[in-house]
Amino acid sequence: RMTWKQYHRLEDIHGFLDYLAKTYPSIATVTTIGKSHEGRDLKVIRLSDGKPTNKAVFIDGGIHAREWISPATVTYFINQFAENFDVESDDIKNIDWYFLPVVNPDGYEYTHTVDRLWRKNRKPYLGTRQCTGTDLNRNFGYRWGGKGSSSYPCSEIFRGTRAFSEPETQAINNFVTKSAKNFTAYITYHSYGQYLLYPWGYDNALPPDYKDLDALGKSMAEAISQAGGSKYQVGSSSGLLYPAAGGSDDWAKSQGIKYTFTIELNDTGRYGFVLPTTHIEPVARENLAGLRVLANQLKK
Ligand code: 0X9
Ligand code: ZN
Repeated sequence: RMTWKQYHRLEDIHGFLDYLAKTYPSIATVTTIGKSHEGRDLKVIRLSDGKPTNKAVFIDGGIHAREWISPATVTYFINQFAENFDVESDDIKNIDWYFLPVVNPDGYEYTHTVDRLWRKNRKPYLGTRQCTGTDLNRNFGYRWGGKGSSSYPCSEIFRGTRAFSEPETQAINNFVTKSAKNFTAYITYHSYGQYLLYPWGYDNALPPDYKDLDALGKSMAEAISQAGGSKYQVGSSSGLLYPAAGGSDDWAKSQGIKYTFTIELNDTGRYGFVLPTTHIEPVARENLAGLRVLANQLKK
């Protein structure tokens, strides 16, 4: 059974998605959009009442294996919307929600079984050095290969051999660009640091509409703080963190998805990636408040 009192294995998360699709067939559909390198499913759940006028939003988690609070938070959103869809606000119901809670299932399982702090995926580099794993958040195809990414396969920020060289990033690219849906928002959940980040990440540059992103980010941060007290800083990835090219956010923005954010969840470093399970519910709850502000913006 799914709870938000512990971190779950991939099998539980996938079982939970399938359970929702079975229990709420009129609103929930699960699609496997591809397979990981080791052959695990990349499962997307769509929550929608099917109105043709709906906007579409894509949300993912678990790009980085060790950031366990991310899939936990994304599954909390899924549960909230699926269980209460009929009584949810119109802001929520007027959106086709697409959630991919675990982008990197091989890495995620590896952090449960072998190395809690693994970051990358688990595809070996077939060169002389035999290092394993590409940083999926350096492998997306906008300004791929630039600052803050490494060509060295043993690096934690190895960008892969070319843009979308990894099956996990390829699957997202195919799904988002080839789907008939026009996504108007993309949020990718990471940890940690408590940041709401918007493009660009590849370098110190800002998209022409960055003021819209900044304003929405600040409203979301305000809602998060009101809901639970956590303080999130708002700014561009490159400005607030560091330049890093090949991120999923920059690629989403380059595809014309207006409201694109990377959200670095709690905390600010006390526990870091190894956030105690007692934090799951509070973090997820306050971030749901943030997500509601985004949903509200999309109707405008
Ligand atoms: O470095 C990253 O990939 C993200 N931080 S994390 O600690 N979760 O690894 C930040 C990514 C921000 N976006 C881009 N640089 N494009
Ligand atoms: Zn991350």
